[in-house]
Parts: sequence; C-alpha cells; structure tokens
Amino acid sequence: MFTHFLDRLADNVQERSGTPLPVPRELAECHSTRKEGVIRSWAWSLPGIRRLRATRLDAGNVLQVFNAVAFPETDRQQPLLGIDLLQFGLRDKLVAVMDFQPLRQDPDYLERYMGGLKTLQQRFPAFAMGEEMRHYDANRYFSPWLLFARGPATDLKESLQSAFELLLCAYWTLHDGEQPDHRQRKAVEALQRDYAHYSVQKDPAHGLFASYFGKRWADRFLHEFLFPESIPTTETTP
Ligand code: BLA
Repeated sequence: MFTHFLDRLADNVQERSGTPLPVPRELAECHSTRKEGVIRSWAWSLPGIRRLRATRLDAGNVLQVFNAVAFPETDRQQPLLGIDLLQFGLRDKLVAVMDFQPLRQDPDYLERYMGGLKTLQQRFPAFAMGEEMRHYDANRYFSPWLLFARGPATDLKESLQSAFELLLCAYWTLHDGEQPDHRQRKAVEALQRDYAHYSVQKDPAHGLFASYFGKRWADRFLHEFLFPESIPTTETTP
C-alpha cells in the first residue's frame, strides 16, 4: 500500500544528494516470529537535514504502515516533517497524519513556517476534519494545520497520495528558503531533544511493535532508531 510513498521519499533524498546513515542490522529489518509481518527502516542525512528516517511495516492484509520524520540541522529553526500513515486492512480503516511539526507555538513562528501547510489543508478538506487526539497533546509539536484523517481507506486513499506528494514539495520549499543561524543551535538542539522525549512517552506504536517483534526489540527500536535523541548523553555543557 505505501511502497509508492517510500519510493517518492527516496527519490527526493537522491535528488537532494542524501547519503545513507548506518542503521543496526537488527533494527533495519525484522521479521515477526509471532505473526505475518516485517518491518524495514532507513535513515539518511541531507544538506540541511541531519537525519531523515523512514519505516515501513508490512503485515499483509492486517496492517500497513509508513512512518517518516525529518530532523533538520540544529542551525535551522524550521519545523520537523512528520508523517504517520496506517492502514488497518481488515477494517478498511486509514489513519493518516502529516504535519510540519513546529518547535514552537508562538504566532510569529507559525506565521513564518506554516503558509504551505495551510494551503494544503484548504485543498484537502478530508484531512482537515479536526480529528481528535487520544494519545498526544494536539498543542505540543503539532501544528494547527496538520493533515489528519481517520476513516475508510477506500474514501481517502487517492487524495492521500496527492496530499503526500504536495506536502513533500511544500516542505522542500520551506527548507530551501530557510537561512541557517548558528546562534540558535543550543535552543534548537534542546527543543529537538524535548520532542524526542515527548514522542517516546506518547508514541502509541510501542504496543504494536511489541506484539509483532517482542518488547525488547520494541524498546530498542523506539530509543535507538525512532528517537535516539531521547537517550541521555554523558556530554557535559561547557
Ligand atoms: C496514531 N500511530 C498512531 C497509532 C499507531 C501509530 C498504532 C494509533 C492509531 C489510532 O489512533 O487509531 C503507529 N507510530 C506508529 C508507528 C510508528 C509510529 C507504526 O511512530 C513508527 C514506525 N506519529 C508519528 C509522527 C506523527 C504522528 C511522526 O510517529 C506526526 C505526524 C502522529 N500518530 C500520530 C497521531 C496519531 C497517531 C497524531 C493519533 C493519536 C491520537 O489520537 O492521539
């Protein structure tokens, strides 16, 4: 279901001279010994993006997942790109979340970075239904204009693909317009670390990973691959 999404992202990485980042073998690919399912992950760095990661979970007719996050270099204040797409095949249910995840919520910040996303939300009303969040706090690291839909996959599938492609395009436009500013580094680093801590606590995927690949693997995947910034460093600040 989401193969095309991963391919489009990988094309963008190549066009933008991205280079692969190492992913531990056990985390890069894992086959479930409990039920049908395989999870594969990739990570790259690109000019201006310190880490772009992507994950595909293929559990046949039961579940298909595509998840990706772009973490910009810390001399850029721009939002993260966050994508979480799930199709529960047996129920024909799609959960789709795509956002420019803001580091701050003040009006100046939102005004500066959210124009492209706002336009997309107007263009795809099916992803602007004000869907409620049960796990996350909608005001923390989500923008007021996120694309979010929960509903029958058959109704949403076609527009999801165009919305995704336009979202990537809008994000690269924002990225290319950003002026790096070294003075922001410490603050941005701290915010990206806070985003990772918050996401580790709230991510509703842990139970799902554990049910396919076991708790030990799920813990490792969450901390080492999805949110490595959540691992405390021994680095001391000067
Ligand atoms: C919801 N994401 C979910 C759910 C699952 C996952 C199982 C609950 C489904 C439901 O609400 O019905 C699954 N999350 C995953 C998987 C991965 C993951 C498989 O991280 C990793 C491979 N989640 C993100 C990112 C965003 C995000 C980057 O990882 C931002 C766009 C959003 N996921 C997000 C939101 C929900 C969700 C907003 C709804 C949760 C809620 O209701 O609070």
